Amino acid sequence: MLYVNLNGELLDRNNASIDIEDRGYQFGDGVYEVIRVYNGKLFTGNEHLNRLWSSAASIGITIPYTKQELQQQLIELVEKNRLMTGTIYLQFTRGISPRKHPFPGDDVTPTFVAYTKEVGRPTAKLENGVKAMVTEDIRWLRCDIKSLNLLGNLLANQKAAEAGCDEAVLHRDGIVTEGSHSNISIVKDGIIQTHPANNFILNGISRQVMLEICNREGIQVVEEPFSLEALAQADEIFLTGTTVEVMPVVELEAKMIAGGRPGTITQRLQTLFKAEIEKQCGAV
Ligand code: PSZ
Repeated sequence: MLYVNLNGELLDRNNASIDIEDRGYQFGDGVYEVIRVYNGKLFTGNEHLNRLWSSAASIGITIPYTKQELQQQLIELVEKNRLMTGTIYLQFTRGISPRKHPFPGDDVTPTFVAYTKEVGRPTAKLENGVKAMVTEDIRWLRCDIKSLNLLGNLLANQKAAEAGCDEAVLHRDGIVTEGSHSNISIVKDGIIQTHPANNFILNGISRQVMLEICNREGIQVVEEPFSLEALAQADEIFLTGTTVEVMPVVELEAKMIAGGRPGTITQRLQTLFKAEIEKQCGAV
């Protein structure tokens, strides 16, 4: 049996239901997080909860728990589902209210849902890399908020899937922002480059772990926008994300990158990222 947490209550997944007038369902009016679990432990749980609070505050949703209370509920959910390696999905919507654009009053409380999923580490892809294609970033101008509205991301990712690719790399007027569901970095002459954390990208927790590793290890990194040309001419390309960790891109727009194999700096980051996981969660 799979348990879900609905508004603080652990329920059988089959007995959990959402009101059709929930603003998450009707408007995508809410925020979410995906947290990685290794060996039954949350990886960078605090960082995800901090981002959740900041996303919620950005759209005027007050989360009706303390961070500690929420973390405890997530731990209980993981234990109840005996999850070892996987993800926790959690979201807060603005709550249930007749469909009207203005926010409802304070009497309407946010709807909280969390559930778990078994997801292994993508070991073959981490070893061999993935294919990516390029498409226009048609999303809104607050991509820093982890909002439920993902149509722009979905349309881009569907294009990638139809092209036999794992990820769509998004660009605004020739400037690369991020992937449809990952952050992207390039390596040129030993220097890593990634888009700065502003309103055009989600400041990925994995991106932040990668940056911290670089600072600690003295690996050169710059947070500056780069062009599609720089992307095409990169020595190495890699994605970062909660489930993909540090994922090499070995083919871009059907052209080989780094000889079609994960590059040396990417591989070094993969090793250091895994060490970070193991420090928090034990051997993976
Ligand atoms: O399971 C999956 O496929 C996941 S779990 C998280 C993501 C995908 N994506 C997160 C994400 C994103 O949606 C966008 C638009 N940019 C960057 C990221 C990476 O964020 P973190 O590292 O926090 O997961």
